[in-house]
Amino acid sequence: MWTKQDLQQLVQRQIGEYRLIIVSNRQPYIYNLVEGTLRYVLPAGGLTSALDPLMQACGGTWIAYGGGQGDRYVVDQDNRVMVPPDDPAYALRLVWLTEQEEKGYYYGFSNEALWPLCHNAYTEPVFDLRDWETYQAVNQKFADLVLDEVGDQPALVLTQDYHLALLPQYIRNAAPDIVTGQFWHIPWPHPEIFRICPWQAELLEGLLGNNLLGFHIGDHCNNFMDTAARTLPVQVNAEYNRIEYRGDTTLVRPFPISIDFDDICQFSESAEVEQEMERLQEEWGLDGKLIGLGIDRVDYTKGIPHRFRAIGRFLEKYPEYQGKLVFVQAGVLSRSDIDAYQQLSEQIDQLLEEINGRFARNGWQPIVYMPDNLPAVTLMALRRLSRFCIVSSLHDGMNLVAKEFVASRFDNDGVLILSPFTGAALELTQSLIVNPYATEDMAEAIRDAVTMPEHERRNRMLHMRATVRENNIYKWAARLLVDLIQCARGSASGRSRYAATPTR
Ligand code: GDG
Repeated sequence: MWTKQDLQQLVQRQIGEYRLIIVSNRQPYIYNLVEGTLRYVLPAGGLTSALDPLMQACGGTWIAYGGGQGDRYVVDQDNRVMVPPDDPAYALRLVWLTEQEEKGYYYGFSNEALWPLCHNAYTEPVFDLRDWETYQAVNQKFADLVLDEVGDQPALVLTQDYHLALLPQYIRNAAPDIVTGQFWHIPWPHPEIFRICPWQAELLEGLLGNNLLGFHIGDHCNNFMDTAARTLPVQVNAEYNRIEYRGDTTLVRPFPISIDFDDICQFSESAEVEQEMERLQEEWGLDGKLIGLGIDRVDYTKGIPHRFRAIGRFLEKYPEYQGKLVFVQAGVLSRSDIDAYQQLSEQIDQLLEEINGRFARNGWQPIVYMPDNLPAVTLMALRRLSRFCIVSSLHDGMNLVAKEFVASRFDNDGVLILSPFTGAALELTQSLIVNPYATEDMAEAIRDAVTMPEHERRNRMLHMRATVRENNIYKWAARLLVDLIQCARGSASGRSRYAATPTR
């Protein structure tokens, strides 16, 4: 099993003379101003927990957009600050974006064009020329900072996600010796879907600037290779997952992302979580109830209305659970400036009114909706209290919520109801896998979850826990890095400048 220490040792052994540069939209430490005092927070999610130890081990630079109100107060004249704040080990270098750049690049092209384009969720992408131009300009801005940071040294640049699809090509054009890798956290759609994008060729050329391109699962790799083959004069070697384009090679591989299993497991067992469970049972009236749980960013790809409809149908079909079952939906509101997200919020409110209005009685209501960014301890207590957790994504690269639920159940109890349209469904085969569009099947899966005998719940959970424990976030980061270093060795042997590196 991979640990944080194993990952750090691997980096120290293998990275040689290369400097590691990570580039992402989101920063690993965000400085805020709270009543005039500087405070930092770590963004939620698994990415920072995997890449931060990697950076701490090799002391490179992480380049990201400075989105905290306190960021400008902590950086030097090169917009650099050493992090982690309590034990500085690597540099965080920030890119500043104007309001107009954030609107066009982040809300516009990234989240109104690429996000819906890559998810089969039937939300039409918006292709706006100004957003596209801003996206190009911001990608260039990030690339300029990377080039400035790297200078003449041998470097590995590891870019995260769909906000920066053009950056690798900009880097390659300016400095072909830099070794580039990118991990695409969302799905890659079928070529028939991707081809509606007016700038499909430019996006593909951008990504083919990478030596290594990672997706969560093999299907997304295949979709990417098919899209490239249909769009550009590339040569695809499907057996070795390689694409040759204009004399350069991109290796396309699956790296299923995961979570810090041990960390979640330990936190879940803590006294703090136990106390919170007691508090919730008392103050939220959950004592003695059968609890179902959903935790999501409030996003139209997550199928939140679909699961609410299934809860409604379940209560209609099995009225004996009325008054007994409480479904808690926790979430964080995101991208609220975008129309499609406002429409989703309205749809959710309407369904809540409909379902709760229909079934509520004597102080009980079936769905408790908390779009409030609840504290980590409350979310963990809810995972522990739940009989089942529903992940009903309409399409999802991986879905970490499913893995977090499994990691938190050290008691080997709890049932996971999981959409087959998540990357996680390929690993968590002992969950109840059900199509979120099929309301009747979802209602039946809820019934199976609440009636499943304890020994079966236990067997399934034990199996899933073993899978997630072994395939944790450190294994993900190690595999990605090893492949990137292999690419560096391959390109070093083919080129003169770094022919002698990396040293072991
Ligand atoms: C993208 C891909 C891929 C959720 N609600 C709250 C909250 N969360 C945390 C979860 C989890 C994270 O946010 C969400 O991760 P997901 O994987 O579910 O989804 P995306 O945000 O869409 O992420 C996805 C992922 O990248 C990684 O590669 O798996 O497929 O779409 O950690 O626990 N955290 C808090 N309050 C909430 O209400 N604090």
